[in-house]
Order: sequence, then structure tokens, then C-alpha cells
Amino acid sequence: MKRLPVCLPAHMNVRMARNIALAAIAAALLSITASWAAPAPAPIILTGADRRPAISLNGEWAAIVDPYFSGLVGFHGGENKDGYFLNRKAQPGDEFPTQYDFSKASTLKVPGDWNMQRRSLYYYEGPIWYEKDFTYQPKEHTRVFLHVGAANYKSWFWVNGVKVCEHEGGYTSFNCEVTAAVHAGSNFVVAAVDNTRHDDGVPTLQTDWWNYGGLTREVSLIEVPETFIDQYDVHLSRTEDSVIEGWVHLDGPLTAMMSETKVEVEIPELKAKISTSLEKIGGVYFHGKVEGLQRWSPEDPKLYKVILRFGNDSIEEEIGFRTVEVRGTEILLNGKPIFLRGISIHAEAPYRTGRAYSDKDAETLLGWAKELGCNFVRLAHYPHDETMLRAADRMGLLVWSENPVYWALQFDNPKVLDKAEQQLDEEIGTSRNHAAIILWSMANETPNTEARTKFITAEAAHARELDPTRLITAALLVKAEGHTMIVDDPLGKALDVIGTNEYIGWYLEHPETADITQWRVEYQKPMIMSELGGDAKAGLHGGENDRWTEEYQANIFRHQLKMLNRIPQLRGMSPWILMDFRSPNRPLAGIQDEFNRKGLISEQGKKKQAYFILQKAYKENSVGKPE
Ligand code: GCB
Repeated sequence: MKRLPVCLPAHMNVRMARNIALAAIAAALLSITASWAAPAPAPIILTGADRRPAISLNGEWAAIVDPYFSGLVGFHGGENKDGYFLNRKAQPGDEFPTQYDFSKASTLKVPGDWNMQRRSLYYYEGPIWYEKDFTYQPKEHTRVFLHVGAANYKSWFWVNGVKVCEHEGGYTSFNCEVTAAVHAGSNFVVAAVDNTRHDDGVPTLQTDWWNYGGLTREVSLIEVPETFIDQYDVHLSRTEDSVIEGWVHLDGPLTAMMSETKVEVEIPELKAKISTSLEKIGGVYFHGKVEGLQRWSPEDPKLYKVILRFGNDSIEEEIGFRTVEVRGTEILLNGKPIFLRGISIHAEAPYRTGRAYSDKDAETLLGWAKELGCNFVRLAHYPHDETMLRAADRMGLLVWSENPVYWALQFDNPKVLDKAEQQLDEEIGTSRNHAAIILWSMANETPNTEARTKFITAEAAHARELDPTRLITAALLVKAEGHTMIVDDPLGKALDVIGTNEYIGWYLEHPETADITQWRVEYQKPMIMSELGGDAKAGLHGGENDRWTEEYQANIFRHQLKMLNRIPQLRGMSPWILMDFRSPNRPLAGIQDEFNRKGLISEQGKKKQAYFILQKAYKENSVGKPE
């Protein structure tokens, strides 16, 4: 195998400098006494955290509902000296009565949103405290991280009373170093999770989905050697035939001896081993030709075992190899034009409802998409769980992955851009090795203002710097002039693929209006109809012009399908949406009952008529064929 000179993407060097600085701050901070206000080290991003040996902290956690956040804040607004993170137990002779006791509190399940676990928490927005005891045996030369799959929206963590990190953003995973905070024997972890919505949040106050709170995805302890592989990127080159390339990044102290240690990337089935010397900077680029590679595709989602090694650290991955690019108005997968037969999906759990998190949730949702005839899913409107991405890799479904820049954020606030970029760092940093993901979506239906365009253009540049191997998109609003739909949002300039949402027949006139609608797309780029559809209550029947009935929804799809074939640069579609999902914006009693009913399947798994209309079109390949 040939090896290129080592050079790292610009962002790696920045990150590494930051890591060194953070390690120093972390060491200093972990030794100070507990205080809620103490700044805590920033959590780190791990690629393939689910591939690491882990001690699961899933299960029942003691929980205290704290709407005024009294567990942190004292009666005059300062610090509560009896902060709940201390996990104190009342002692005889205590001067001050401890007013909380996790051992007497009721419990919540982790992973899981709290809204679906207790009727009283159904509408709750505010802080809840979680506590779990665990036993641990520290090992020499081993670092340990608290891995949090997702905590919506802000969260703070303490181990044995020492603050270990805080995090903002409800849909990405993060890892708090707890090496200095754990000890041999019994330990405890306390988390405060607050799902209050904020003006300057990402997303912000308004969304069209349920603001499920809590530790919504799995929590574990991950052990790694002192110097270990924290992030890596392994992909097929777009420009050189049969070349696998990427980089491996390390975290931790680098000794002189280590600078002679090699980073190895091995793909046993291909008998390929790339071994690269580490240079001073703590990471390496690698590049090597392989023979006999079978490419990943929806028809043949071939995954290879890939082993990455450095010193005494190693991680074993399952990775598919494919390329994706744009040529004119075509999307090319493995060099060949493809039409994306898709469907949009929220991370709503089938049958039980609430936030999805398990393999079973992922397999049910993606199984329905496969049965529909899809080769593509739009995972809306925020990064979905790792289980979903692993299932998409296995099942051969291409993925649109989305940053929760939804509707009208504070686009003129630089701090909000930082938050969006931080969530992008986490989304791309954790999921960059999934062959299934082909599109990073920057935003959904944002208002056309200068501040917005500047914000998302910066976000797109950031995404390209993090990952130049995939395509950048966003779902844009479309302008209607009479019966002409115009796609000319200036944000289109920053995108590789234009996403467009439209609701002809639902928010706009009647299903038949689609027959007389013309499309003017001002960009010579591929376009995906990222949303279309209408509401229907499963089992409600009537004429095809009676709203809320299955017949009406089916009628929308029939007319839309014909219209879509008249858009010459249409290269994909992801109608709204696979399954009904909970949203407080949908109060219509007897019909919506707080569910957005645009699903082709009800939340209880009942398929509506429109499902079969779309299925027929996808199975017969009668969409994506311009007349
Ligand atoms: C949209 C939004 C989506 C909503 C949908 C609707 O345009 O992108 O989040 O749920 O419309 O049902 O109105």
C-alpha cells in the first residue's frame, strides 16, 4: 500500500490544541471542591463510542422533579449549599435539615424521555435531577468517560459530588471525563437535565415536535487507555480508484516512545493493512490502495470489519465504502446517477410513542421504509440515535442527517451560531463513518433574511471543513406566484443539493392544484422534494375531498406523484412523514389529539391508504422519471 505524506485537516490541529488546553484545565478543576457554579471541562466527542467496552448505566435512576431548580439555587438566588449534586443523606445531629433524599425518590428509566413515563410529566418543561449508584474498580493507565447518548436540552453532571461536565443540545452524544472523580468501590453520578426551551437555543422556542425531556438515550462508562483514538474517519476516495483514506486522531499525553508507535488501519477481509507513523501532532492521515473492494450500496449494503490500532488501544468498526458526489443536476452514488426514493422520519418510537432509542425502534421504522420501497430516509429534524444509523448501514438506506436549525433561530446572534456549530461538530464527529449518510442538512424552513443566509452559509462552510466527502443540503421554503412554484432562496448558493418543502393540497389549495402547478428552479443543482403530504387519521374514511380522511391524503399523493415527474432536476423525495408523531401544535380533538397526522402509518402501526400509493410508485419505479 502506498502512503501519502502525513498532513491533517486544519480542524484537527485546532482541536488538538484545544484538547491539550482542556486536559490541563480538567486536571485543575477536578481537584477543587464541589460547586455547581464551578466551570467544568467541556465534554469530548468520541467516534464509535458504542464500539468501546462499556459499563452500562442504563436502568432505573432515582429522580427528583425540581421546577424551580432549587437543587442548585438558594433562596436568595445564590448557590444552594445543600445542592442535590452532593447526594447527601441526613445525618443525626445535622444543623440544617437535608430536604431531599435520592434513596427515597421514585425512579425514571434511562434511556427514556420522562414525558411518557409519568402522566404528571407529560407537559413538563424544566429541570429534573437523576441519580444512580454504581461500583467501579479503577485500573492503572486507564481513563474513564461518562458517555451520554443524549440529554435534552441542557444537562450538568457530577460524579461523587465533583462536577464533570455540562452540555447544551438535546440530540447529540457527548463524553465527560470522570477519571479523577471515580474511586474504587461505590460511586454515584448525579445529573440535572433541563428541557426548558430558549430563545437562543438550537432549536428555539417553536418546533413541530414534542419536547421530550430527560436522558433520552443510553448512558454508560467507557474505559480507554491514557492515550487513545478519540476520532477517526475511514472512507473511500472520490478521486482515486479503490483507495481507502482518512485520518485517526488521538487524545492524551504523547510520550517520546509513542512518537515511534504506528497507527494501524486494518481491513482483514481485504487483507489490507495501512500503517502510518505518528508525527508530533497527535494524529495521522492515511491512504492506501485496496484490491477487490465491494462497494456499499442500497442493493448490497456490504460492511467490512475495520480495526484501528494505536499502542495498546484498538477499536473495531463495521464500515461500508461508497462515494457520493454531484455532477450537474445528478446525484452520483458510486459514480452512477441515483434517484432517492425516500421518506421523512422523526425519532418517535413506534407503538409505545415517546423518543426512539433502541435497535428495535430503528428496525421497525426503517423496516417500514424498506417495505415502502425506499432507498433513502430523511432523519428529521435533528441527529438521530446511533442505533438508527447502524441499522441504516445494515439495511441499505441512504440517510439525510439534520442539524436542528429549525424555523426562526436568532440568526444574528453569534452565540447561536456557535451552538449550531457545536452540535454539527458532535453530529459529524460521532457519525462520520456511516456509509448510509450521504447528506448533511444544515437547516429546515428558515426565513429568507440576510442574517439567516450568512448564518447557514457559515454553518455549511464549517460542515465542509469537517467533512468534505459528503453533500450539503437544507430544506428551503418555496415561493408561490399564482400556480408557479419558485425555488430561488439565496441560501441555495451555499448548498450542493437543494431541499424543498411544499404542501400543495394541504396548506395550499387542493390536491388537484398539483396538476396545474409549474416549477421554476433557479439553481442548476439536484433537487430533493424534502416534504410534501397532508394529515389523515388512520381509519377515518370519506370522499377524496374530505379533509383528515385516508382518501384525502391518498388523493394528495396521487396528484403530487404526477407533478413531481414534471420537475426535470428532481433527484429525490422524502414525503412527510413515515409515522404520526406527537406535537403540541396539533390539538384538534378526536382527530389529531396532539399528533401530527401526516404519517403514512399511525403511531400504532396502522398503514393508511397513501402508504400503498407511494409504495406502488416506488416499487414500479414510476417516480423520478421526468416526462
Ligand atoms: C413543515 C415542517 C415540519 C412540520 C410539517 C407540518 O414544513 O418542516 O416539521 O411537521 O411542515 O406537518 O406542518
